[in-house]
Amino acid sequence: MRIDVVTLFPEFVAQCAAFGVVGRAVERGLLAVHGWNPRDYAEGNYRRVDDRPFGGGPGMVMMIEPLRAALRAARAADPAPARAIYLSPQGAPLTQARVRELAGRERLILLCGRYEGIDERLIAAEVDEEISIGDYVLSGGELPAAVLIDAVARLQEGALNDAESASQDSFEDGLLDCPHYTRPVVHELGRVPEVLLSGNHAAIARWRRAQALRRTWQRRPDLLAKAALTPADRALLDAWREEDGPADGGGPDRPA
Ligand code: 4FV
Repeated sequence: MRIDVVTLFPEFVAQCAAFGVVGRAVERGLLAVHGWNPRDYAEGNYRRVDDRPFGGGPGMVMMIEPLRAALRAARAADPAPARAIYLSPQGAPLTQARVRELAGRERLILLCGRYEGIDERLIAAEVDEEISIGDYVLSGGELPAAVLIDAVARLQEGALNDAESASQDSFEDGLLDCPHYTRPVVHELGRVPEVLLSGNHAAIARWRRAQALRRTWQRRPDLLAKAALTPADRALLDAWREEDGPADGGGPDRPA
């Protein structure tokens, strides 16, 4: 997979792709990440990439031409067609399902805004999709781009070792993840649940599924509607609703 990132801070994105699973995916040739700086395509002595917003108001807006030139250079750098994604709070929320779809593509071009954002005409002309990583405002699109790169990198075939398999990820089947434990079995903070020491893989799988389901029911009941639930899952949920009444989204460690 090839990911080109249009950003005023290419060194930042390069660093994000240099560590851990992402760095290893790059080393293994499963992923290539290239940065394109609009300032390299800006005209004039000051190489402007931003200007004041029409209609007034605070802040600056990124100009069309430096971005467009950088995008075109990125497109021309490889014959394979690329999907252009603009990371912005106006985008569709990023989900694991969307990550899975994007991870199967050959090329992505990620457009990172700064300041108040970029000229809307550039978005209309060059952007295939807008994605948001959350309902909050960052100072730039580079961190969201790094988030997306990390999420698709670890789904590249061969990026994760067996022990790290993505198959048991959170959201893999639409549920939150179950709790995890490792040595020591006994600690002043508590004991590892017995079933996990039993070697009974069917019982362990049932326990983990029930834990994941209960956490999802308590903390993110909104996810249950989209999750792939089994009849056994539904029976458990009915029993919990019977016992505890409707989930209030408040878990043991979250205010209702
Ligand atoms: C953002 C987000 C985000 C908005 C103005 C960059 C900033 C600045 N991007 N998910 N949340 N972007 O806050 O994707 O240009």
